[in-house]
Amino acid sequence: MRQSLYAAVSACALLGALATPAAAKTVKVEMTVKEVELEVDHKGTKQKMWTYGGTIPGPLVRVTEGDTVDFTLINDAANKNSHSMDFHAAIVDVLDEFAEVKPGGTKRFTFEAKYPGVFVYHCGAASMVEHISRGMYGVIIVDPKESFSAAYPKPDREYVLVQGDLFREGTAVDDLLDGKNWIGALINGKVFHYDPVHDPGASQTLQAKPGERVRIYYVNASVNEPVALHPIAGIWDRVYDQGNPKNVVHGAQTFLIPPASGAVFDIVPPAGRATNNAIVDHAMSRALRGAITVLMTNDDADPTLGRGDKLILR
Ligand SMILES: [Cu+2]
Repeated sequence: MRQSLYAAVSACALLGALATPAAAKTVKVEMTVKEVELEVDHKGTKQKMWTYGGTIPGPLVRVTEGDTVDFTLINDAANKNSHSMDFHAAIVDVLDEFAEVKPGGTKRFTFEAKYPGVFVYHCGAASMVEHISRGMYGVIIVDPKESFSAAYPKPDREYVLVQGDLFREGTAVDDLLDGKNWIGALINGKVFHYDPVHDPGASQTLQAKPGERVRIYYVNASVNEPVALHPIAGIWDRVYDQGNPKNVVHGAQTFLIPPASGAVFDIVPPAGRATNNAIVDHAMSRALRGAITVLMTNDDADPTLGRGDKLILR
């Protein structure tokens, strides 16, 4: 009786395994929260920021739909505040998995990445507006299990851009909630991070060769405001809302990303000539205070950029 039950269970497991195209895997991810001083522009301005792993955004997590993320959060004993982790790609219990961890503490939980897309992760410890605006956010990409298709073509390059807020240091929580003392938009942790046009101190740009399909994973980590994303001198060939290949918009000029959300943007600069695009949050208050990223397209494009570990340019 017991043996036949085992046989039935293992037969089911075998059938389940055969029905799955790509074997789901478990991906271990560990992050240590660090409260550190970071440069927030190219002028050397430093602010006390709170981070996953010491950078803004935190480390890029990338899994495939159906994978299980085995996550451990370590709150460094040198920190002064409790912190937590809220993965928008997870379906769990906010009071359990996403609970705060005191300095010196550790929290481990697992979740299955059930939906493909580009998702933000962020700290949810009180007051959340302070933890997010100080830099506690990052990106998890969940690649579709079908991989690429006619509807979701393979890109030549991929970049991850995260837009966040910069407030004057020491701004009180009530003022953060009201948007007071807002002084700039951060792109991957710096004002005008990849825009040498508006800040000559910027030494990096996104790069591609003419005619290449460039895929941009854009996450809005601003605390209150949406992002109106437009590629100046270009049109988004496709936008995948939430990064899900089923949610495709063709030929978009400007696409709105709500706070704590993301979308995937494909742009294909023309073949046969060098061009440049300025990828902007077209709300002028944010564009002209930091939210502009230059994409340079020419034959001399650095072949390492937008590939391997150079999706977030640090
Ligand atoms: Cu935190």
